[in-house]
Amino acid sequence: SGGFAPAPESSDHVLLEKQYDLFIDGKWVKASSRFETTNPATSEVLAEVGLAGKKEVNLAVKAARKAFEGPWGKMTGAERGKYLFRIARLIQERAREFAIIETMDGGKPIRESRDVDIPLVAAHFFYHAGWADKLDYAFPGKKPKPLGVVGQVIPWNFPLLMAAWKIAPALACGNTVVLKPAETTPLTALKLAELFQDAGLPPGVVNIITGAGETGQALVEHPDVNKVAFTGSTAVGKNIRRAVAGTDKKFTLELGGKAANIVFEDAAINEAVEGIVNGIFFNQGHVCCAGSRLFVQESIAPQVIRKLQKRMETLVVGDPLDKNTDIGAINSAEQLERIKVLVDAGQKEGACMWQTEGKLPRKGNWFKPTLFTECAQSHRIVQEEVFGPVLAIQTFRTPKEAIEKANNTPYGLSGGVWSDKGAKVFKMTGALRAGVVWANTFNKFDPTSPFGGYKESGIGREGGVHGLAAYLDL
Ligand code: TXE
Repeated sequence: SGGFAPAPESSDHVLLEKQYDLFIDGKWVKASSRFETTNPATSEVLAEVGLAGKKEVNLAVKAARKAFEGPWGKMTGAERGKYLFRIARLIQERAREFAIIETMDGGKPIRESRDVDIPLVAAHFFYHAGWADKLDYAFPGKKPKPLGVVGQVIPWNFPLLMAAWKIAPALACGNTVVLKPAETTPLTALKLAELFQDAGLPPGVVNIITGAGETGQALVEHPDVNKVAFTGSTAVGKNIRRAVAGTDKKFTLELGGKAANIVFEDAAINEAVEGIVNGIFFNQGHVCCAGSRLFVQESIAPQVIRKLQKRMETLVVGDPLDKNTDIGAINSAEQLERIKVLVDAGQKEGACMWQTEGKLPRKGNWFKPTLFTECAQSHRIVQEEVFGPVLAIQTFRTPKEAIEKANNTPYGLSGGVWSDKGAKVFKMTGALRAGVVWANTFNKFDPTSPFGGYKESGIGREGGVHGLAAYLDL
């Protein structure tokens, strides 16, 4: 905890331990076994982390209960806010260290972890720090009370940011937390635990337990957990709904997506092309709200596709620690396999594939920026979440046709509309069955905006006042 010396974006300067234990009750607790976390860009082992079993899940929930009944539960909102402000500032101080570890453990370009993920992590703690003593004002006429112990399970695409989305509102509202990071990206959450110690957060207020699906399931099913917050696949989300059914647990689920990015002929074409690229290639397409289905108005389709291909050829795929890299490594061998299966299906079902030229690194997990034209609504590449740098393109003639096609999906997380006509934009945003719709931009995030899905994309909202409500008994 002796501070962090500024270092260039190089892995040599980052202090990673060889082994990490579980963070329970403010202490590091050894698990009976461990597993390895690797760098997906090089396949090198970064560290061994503890594998929490039922026993450790139990310990963590007990510690969270004790903190809830004890010091944390008795604190005023203003006091809780002080801790959250302190955490936010410490994250800013150590931004570079967090960004490098995030990139090494998950494969995302350093430019993204440095400029997007970590600043948003700090922003989420600042935003929620400000709410901690104002909950009565957020919900006039109510008596907001915390729910108790919250079990949180998060994915690997935005490891630290998802931890912040989960932890900051939970603490602002006076709950205590047991959080399980994803098995391929546990390191920044463990680093966050070190930061909580430095911030003097009372023991047990946040417990970080690492492990895979079984650990997550044990946490979700634990009888002394009052609320479950999950971000991950729709399949696991459905399991969790079954697990909490018949209990009095509250839950929020943030699941998959298949966003429509809709470009009208009156849009600013060059800006739209940038938005399409950002929409699908940001974070290798490992984004639940990725603009993975592009709908282009027929009259401009050839022009847009030509410009898009030209732009895609400029994308640099490679070393995630290089500041010039646009597309980093695919997070895991399993995810790479899932992408390949769906891309193969796209070709077999008759869509037309196009990929950028250029070589991929030999070691690690990589996939080229890819697009499909000649797509049909029934194709798997159009219906299923690929969660990779793969875009499915279709055309439309009228706004009505665009709406029908865009809504023809089991998902409903996000969408985008590109048009110069305000009235058209408002009509489209109202008609799209999606929790978030961006107009003439894409992938913009802010802690003040609630985020969450319709249909199979989930239940509940995170962020903004709506996100607070999900952590309170009103
Ligand atoms: O997700 P899982 P996976 C989608 C994306 C991806 C697919 C599979 O399409 O290709 O899901 O990814 C924990 N009870 N998304 O298999 O398994 C797990 O340990 C409780 C979209 O990695 O859902 C991890 O911490 N927890 C999504 C977390 O759930 C369980 C982000 C997510 O892993 C569990 C990630 C269980 N039974 C994937 N099984 C998004 N919305 O952004 C696993 N986990």
